[in-house]
Amino acid sequence: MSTIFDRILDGDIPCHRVFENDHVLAFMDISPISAGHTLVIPKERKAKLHELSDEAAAELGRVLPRIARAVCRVTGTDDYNVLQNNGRTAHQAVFHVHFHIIPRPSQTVGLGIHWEPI
Ligand code: D5M
Repeated sequence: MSTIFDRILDGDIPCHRVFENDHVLAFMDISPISAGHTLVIPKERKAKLHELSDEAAAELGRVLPRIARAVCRVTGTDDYNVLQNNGRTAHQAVFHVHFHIIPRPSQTVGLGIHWEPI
């Protein structure tokens, strides 16, 4: 089944691309949980992590820390979540393997909204 990420990989719809090599593409999430929320996808078209080939998985493992370092650099925070959902009941919405890198800047909730004590 084709997904929106296939259409991004095919160049049919645009994305805000932050990293690309022969095996991996990273781009900004269209509905960011925080500024800098980045998605990292293999070019191999598989829905779930355990379906990936060893080669695709190894390449993802190799570049994820490098992309996370770049996210830290541009957002100015060293704190972040890496999230990866597999299957509908695990809240996967796009059925192409993807890792979320979600920066967690201090003192902020959501999209940079600053709460003062009440
Ligand atoms: O998360 C799927 C994520 O994919 C969700 O955070 C929105 C994001 N998304 C969906 N369409 C696009 C496009 N076109 N560009 C960028 N980001 C997109 P999941 O883990 O499957 O729940």
